[in-house]
Amino acid sequence: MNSYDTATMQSPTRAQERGLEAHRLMLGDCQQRCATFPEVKSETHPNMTNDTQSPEMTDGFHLVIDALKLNDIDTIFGLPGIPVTDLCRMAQAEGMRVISFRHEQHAGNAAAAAGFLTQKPGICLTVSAPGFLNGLTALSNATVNCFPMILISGSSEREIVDLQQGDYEEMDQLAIAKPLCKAAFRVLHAEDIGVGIARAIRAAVSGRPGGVYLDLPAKLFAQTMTAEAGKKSLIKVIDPAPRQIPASDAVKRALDLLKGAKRPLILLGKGAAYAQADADIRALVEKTGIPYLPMSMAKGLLPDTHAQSAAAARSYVLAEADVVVLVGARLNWLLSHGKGKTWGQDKGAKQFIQIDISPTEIDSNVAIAAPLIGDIGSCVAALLAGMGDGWTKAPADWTGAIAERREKNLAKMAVTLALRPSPMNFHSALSVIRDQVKARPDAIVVNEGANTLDFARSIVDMYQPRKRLDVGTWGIMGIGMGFAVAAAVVTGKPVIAIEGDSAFGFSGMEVETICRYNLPICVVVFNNNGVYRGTDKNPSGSKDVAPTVFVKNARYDKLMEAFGGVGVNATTADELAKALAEAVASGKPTLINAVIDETAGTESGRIASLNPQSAVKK
Ligand code: ADP
Ligand code: TPW
Repeated sequence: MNSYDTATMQSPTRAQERGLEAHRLMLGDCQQRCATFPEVKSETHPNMTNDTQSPEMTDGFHLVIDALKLNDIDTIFGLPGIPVTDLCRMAQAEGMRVISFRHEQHAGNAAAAAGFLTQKPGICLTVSAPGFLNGLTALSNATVNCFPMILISGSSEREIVDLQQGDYEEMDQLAIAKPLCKAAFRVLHAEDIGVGIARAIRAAVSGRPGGVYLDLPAKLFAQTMTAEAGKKSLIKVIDPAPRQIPASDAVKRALDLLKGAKRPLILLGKGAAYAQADADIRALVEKTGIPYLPMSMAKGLLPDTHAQSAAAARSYVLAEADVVVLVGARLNWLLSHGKGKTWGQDKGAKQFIQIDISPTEIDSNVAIAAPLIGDIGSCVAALLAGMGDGWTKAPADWTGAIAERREKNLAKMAVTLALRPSPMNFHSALSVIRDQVKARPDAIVVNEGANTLDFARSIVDMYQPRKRLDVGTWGIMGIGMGFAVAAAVVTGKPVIAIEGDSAFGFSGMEVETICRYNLPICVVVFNNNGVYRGTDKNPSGSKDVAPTVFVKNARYDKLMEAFGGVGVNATTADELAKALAEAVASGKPTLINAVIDETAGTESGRIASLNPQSAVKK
């Protein structure tokens, strides 16, 4: 128990007793358990025992831990405090990995990334009201991105919260979480913990994955019941994300449409990466000979250097394609809603085949000619089976025209990447990272920022599936260190976090977490002195700098050094290359302050068109 907890409690009550109890439990002192919960006895549910003679008892803390472990969940990302401090301690004592963060949003982001990488819900554990709210952004973001995670928050006394009598960290958390996630549950009795965790797991991973909120009021943790009854109350979920086989007529409809296509295109989204149907997706692309475009987190499903990648001819293929197969990608803003100039509105109607697990996604933006509803693995397998051996490859005039444009664009890009301007710009710095990722294709890239994001997405080739984590559907800043920690913890592979200086600031304090757990993470901060760029001026003449401008020539590397990690200030591409190679080889927590020309880049990166501009000139 920390000193704050102790100092602010009005009497040496439940929390302190729970703390003491935790230590006793860890010593295996079972007989003591009921005797040390005097206040719990009166609250004990009728189905639970108060029998101090009972040889083996369990409690809410242990039931939560046992329920998670029973379902092969071995890691908690969280932040301790009343009422979950002992839950963190006991989970660790019981062999779970408990990764403790400096802010709940980053623990939540870590849980979301872990969910994406493993198909198991990532667990984020927070304290009541403020901790819960800090975690909520991540829960909501996970839901928007279709990542499975469970935010478990302790909460205050129901009776006091519901009468709004002003409890410590009072908040009706369940009501607040509900509209922001896929499902939300509360458990009031220890005997229902098994059901609560089972429901949360199923809700997170079945169908379209998403975020689930699980509310555990403080009282629950101290409730006791016999260990035997407790064990029986737990549920091991069977087949939580059942395959969803597409209907055969839907498969036929899709194949008929594809057969007639003259300029087909496959678009792979992060749903395709999540689905872990890598071999079949590759077979679909290669068997059909259809050019493909990966969305940012689908990069590496096939190597970006694959001959059929149309990434370097993106505008051309989007405008010219006649039949587009969407595989786990929504026609949202990232794909210009499937219409308009990007999609060649003057060039005749496009037809879409959309593979998705969510039937209501279909027709969300434009008419979908051939919806294929099911899990991506089953849908792609069904398409492959339906194609048989004699499938005719995509027309050569189409693939040839794409190849020509691609080669031209790649050659142009190679010239730019070879330049070594001083100071560095985005291209020269990213060319170095591109080479490092090529040398270590198993490394995971985390990426956020504006220009840093847009340029990295197109410059840094990925070679393996699920190696790129970024700002996702919301284009949210702040995922950086949480995603990086999860990637390192879950995979044990080196992580390279490519961060705009503004983007990094959202989660920068987690470098302490990175050092504390000695994680193989190299953070590269693209330091151009501000949000987007560092060149804005305050037109008013007052002494404040412009709202987009930061302290000039800041040394983010010192932040890493403060916690015992390696800090490097890199002013040239050679210095950056050397520091990055050393970091990846050593696995030591490293932060490279990459000094970038503050005039490089553009406002809002590539999405400047979304930024409202006033026509009124003042
Ligand atoms: P991107 O941003 O990469 O374009 P989106 O997040 O927009 O990708 O789309 C992902 C889509 O994938 C969602 O519509 C989601 O329902 C779908 N999806 C996620 N997992 C699966 C799966 N296992 N099978 C089928 N569809 C899935
Ligand atoms: C939670 C708005 C989009 S991009 C960005 C901000 C603040 C930072 C851009 O500067 P950075 O990158 O990181 O230095 P670069 O490469 O251009 O130099 N708050 C949230 N999410 C978003 N998207 C914003 C604000 C934003």
